[in-house]
Amino acid sequence: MSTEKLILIMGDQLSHNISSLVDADKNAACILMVEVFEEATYVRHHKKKIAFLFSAMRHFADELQQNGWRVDYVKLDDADNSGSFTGEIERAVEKYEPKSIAVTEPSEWRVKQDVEAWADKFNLTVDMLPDERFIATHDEFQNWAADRKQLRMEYFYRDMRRKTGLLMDGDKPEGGKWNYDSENRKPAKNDLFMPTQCRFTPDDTTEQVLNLVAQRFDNHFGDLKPFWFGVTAADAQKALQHFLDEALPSFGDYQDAMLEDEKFLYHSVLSQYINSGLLDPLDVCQRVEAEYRKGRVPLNAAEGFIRQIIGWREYVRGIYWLKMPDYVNQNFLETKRDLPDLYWTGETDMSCLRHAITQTKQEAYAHHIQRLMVTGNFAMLAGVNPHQIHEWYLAVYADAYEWVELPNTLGMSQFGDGGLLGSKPYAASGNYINKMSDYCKNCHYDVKQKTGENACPFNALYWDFLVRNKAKLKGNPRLGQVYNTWNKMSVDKRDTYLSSAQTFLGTLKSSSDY
Ligand code: FAD
Ligand code: DLZ
Ligand code: SF4
Repeated sequence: MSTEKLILIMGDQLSHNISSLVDADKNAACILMVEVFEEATYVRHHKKKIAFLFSAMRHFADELQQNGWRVDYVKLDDADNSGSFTGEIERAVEKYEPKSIAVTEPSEWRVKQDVEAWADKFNLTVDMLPDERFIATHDEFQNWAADRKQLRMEYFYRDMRRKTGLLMDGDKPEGGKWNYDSENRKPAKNDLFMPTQCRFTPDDTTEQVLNLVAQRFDNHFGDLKPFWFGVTAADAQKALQHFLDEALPSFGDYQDAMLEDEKFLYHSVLSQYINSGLLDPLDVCQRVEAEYRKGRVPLNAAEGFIRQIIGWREYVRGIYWLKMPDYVNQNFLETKRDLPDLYWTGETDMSCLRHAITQTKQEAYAHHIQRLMVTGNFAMLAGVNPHQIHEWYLAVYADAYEWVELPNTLGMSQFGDGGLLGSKPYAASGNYINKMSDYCKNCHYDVKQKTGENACPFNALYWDFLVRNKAKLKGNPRLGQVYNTWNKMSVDKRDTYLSSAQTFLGTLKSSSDY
């Protein structure tokens, strides 16, 4: 039963070329993969997310075995499963008496802390290897950040373009501009041709996992079925090809649009595959560039997509490792409100929130603008505690891991870091949502009314937020104009805004039942 080396592969490390495997000897190593209760419950993940990962892990373990690896796969309900990574390593160390443990660096701070304790705890060599699926190393990001006052994504992104050579024309950006975002803000209409999603029928392994999740995680948020995510690298490749063919050409144009009958629009719905390791981010970007070079997609679509991955995705990871562990507790605006129950129930007369939350419950998915400008915007305007909204985002999306979710939520969406990620809060009134979506047309509230019982709540909340946080925000040059507008309003008008906001906020219920 003994082995020279024990290799732990975690649920978001499902890549055959992961650093813990590349130099390992199949004859002298045993791979350990574990379904553990602690990972599924440190926040109570959406049922679909757990099912996706457990099924993807089981398929990956089968592939490893077919490739000649020795694999010990511990299922959630196996007798003696201790329920944690550390507990399972302890059992495996007793069973296999390895000389060393190898693991690719965990993506989350919490888990990395655990791994760092193993060498002493088990009196073994523990090799923690860098995660080479990312484009920037920790050192590269730290060096980039070290000599800058402001850490703007745009400049980091340009370095990543140069490093990868993606969309470069010699040492110049393809087309002459680095960023075509100004072309990517068109609202969508229902009569546009809408792409479908690449949906997969559950196989026997997935069906077994669906039964397990239904039994063991029944009290978690979210609908388990219909379950249509792919669960293997081959499935994820099909989903990528489908996106390239059907949606990428219009990805740029309608990137910020929202429609009540279209949950996905032209988005790729690939983040759960990329973040778990089933797709390689650089490979995805190279495939997107190839579509552009072949003349099949416009530059604004290809550049917009590639920026999300080699720009935003890499940048938020850099921020996470630069600023943790303190980052998770930041609360620049000192907000205290408990997360309203409507985030769990979707029960609200606000059509935009209801749609974004209901589809989150159904699909474990919402696209970026729904997360940023609907659920995120509302939480910030209502003064929800950033830690609570962070835990909500971490739990409810199939693609959520703290390294990517936390900077997006606390930094970009809630201004909880005081402007490290964004130069001003992403606060907007109903006008923005009305411009970018069709949610308002069937809403109980009237987006054009500014105050009063039937007025869109975002309108008064917007001003209430700015006034409430004036001491902290008034020095922000990008908000000068907005505060001028407020100062020019009559006292009566201002009072009506603030009292409308208070009346609405008084209707929000927060209980600890969820
Ligand atoms: P597309 O719109 O098709 O974009 C293509 C790819 O770009 C995505 O698959 C993703 O890999 C990457 N990407 C796009 N935007 C970002 C971004 N801001 N940060 C990092 N990568 C990005 N993304 C996650 O992967 N996990 C999260 O937990 C997560 N939490 C978020 C929380 C909030 C409050 C906000 C505002 C954004 C969050 N995002 C998160 C970013 C973004 O919303 C998702 O990556 C995107 O919606 C995934 O859907 P898609 O695959 O259809 O993306
Ligand atoms: C998200 C998740 C869940 C729900 N369950 C498991 C699991 O049982 N086993 C596992 O290896 N990984 C799981 N994951 C993903 C981990 O939380 C993720 O790999 C770590 O947080 C990375 O630091
Ligand atoms: Fe949302 Fe206001 Fe529009 Fe209703 S009117 S959908 S609450 S923005």
